[in-house]
Amino acid sequence: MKTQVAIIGGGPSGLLLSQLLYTRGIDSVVLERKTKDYVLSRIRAGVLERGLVDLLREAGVADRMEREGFIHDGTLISYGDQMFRVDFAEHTGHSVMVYGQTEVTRDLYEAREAAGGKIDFNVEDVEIHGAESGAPYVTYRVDGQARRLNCDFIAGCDGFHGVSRQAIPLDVRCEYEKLYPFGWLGVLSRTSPVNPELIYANSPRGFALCSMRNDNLSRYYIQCSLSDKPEDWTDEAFWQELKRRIPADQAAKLVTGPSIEKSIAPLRSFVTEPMRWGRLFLCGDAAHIVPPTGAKGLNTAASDVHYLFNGLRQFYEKGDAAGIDSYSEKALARVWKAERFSWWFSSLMHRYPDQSEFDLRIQVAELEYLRSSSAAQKAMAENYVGLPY
Ligand code: RFL
Ligand code: PHB
Repeated sequence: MKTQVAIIGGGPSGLLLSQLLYTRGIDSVVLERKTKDYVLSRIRAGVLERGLVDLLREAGVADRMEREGFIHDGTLISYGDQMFRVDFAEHTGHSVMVYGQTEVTRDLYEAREAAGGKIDFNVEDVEIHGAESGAPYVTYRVDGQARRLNCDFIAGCDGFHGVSRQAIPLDVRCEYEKLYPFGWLGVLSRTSPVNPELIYANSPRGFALCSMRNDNLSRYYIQCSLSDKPEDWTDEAFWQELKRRIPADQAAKLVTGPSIEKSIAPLRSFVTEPMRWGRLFLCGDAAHIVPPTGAKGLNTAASDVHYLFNGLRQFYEKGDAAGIDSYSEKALARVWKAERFSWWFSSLMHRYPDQSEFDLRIQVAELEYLRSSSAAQKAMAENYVGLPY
């Protein structure tokens, strides 16, 4: 089989890249290790920056998001008995869109299928060959049968545990990592959200986040120990703990109900450099991970897709390799800013096991500064809505 761009991974990065290339008549094949149902059962991000919203429009997959998504002009931040709002619209003139990653992925699958896009599911033993040559190819197996996909370029969109990053030799690859000493326990429930806007809460018992998917679907998170298992937490215990971490007036109106999904995610900051090796380009979680505070994971994946799509377009439409040659540099410049923001917001909102009294007072001072300074709020809002591409 032959295609122009072989895309490894059928998560949001791979599907969005494939759909954008299709709009410009550039052919691609997506190779996904899991089934479509499995990919769609993963509950992940919920907040889309304007850059991603614009990309979904450009890809022709924004109709349902425009109808069903919620535009948020600000967010609430609580600590102790204080709560304040950061107004994105006032500080930046922009907003964010609340629309789940699951729905984005579903819309992308539908669009790819409607266009007759080629996606191979349940692929095994994916291997990248000749990335440094002029004729790269990917080998893999489906239903026990060996296949070979010849291509011009390979996009490694296979997430943090994928094979693409590992294909870059260790003497070329530099990895930077920071692990956080806690995780997030997330619960999805068919209840109305406690508040129309998100609430990020710093409490003495640890961080909590009140988020949502729609009027009758709420997403809540609490900071938990890395040794906790989702089954250690009954629904009742989760709701009790959440109520103790958010402001009392919010806790009083929290509607609880059975969880329909419960999972724990560790928190990690990770970047690999470079994001390009010969004809292999890394995109999204394959190249970088952020802690979820600030919702930058999916959005940073989207900015990579933007740079790569435009580089490939320039190459195929004009025969000009400048965009793909500068891909790694451009993508990484934005990635590191998202890494900084996610690290800063995580540090501000969580309780750390080894935090001293000094550290705690610095955290409160920073929260008070953010509450009272228009300049600080503007900086936070500018990063939250997403830095320009
Ligand atoms: P994905 O979504 O991980 O998709 C990669 C796809 O590649 C497939 N794959 C392979 N396919 C073929 N061959 C192989 N060898 C393969 N290895 C893997 C996988 O099955 C998968 O379908 O990466 P992508 O597309 O770059 O998208 C990135 C986003 O998914 C990610 O940044 C966010 O979801 C991160 N993230 C969150 N971000 C937020 O902004 N807000 C959140 O609340 C949030 N929660 C989360 C998250 C990530 C999590 N992970 C990765 C464990 C919660 C979790 C649990
Ligand atoms: C979510 O709704 O899942 C969500 C929202 C904001 C975040 C992280 C996760 O910062």
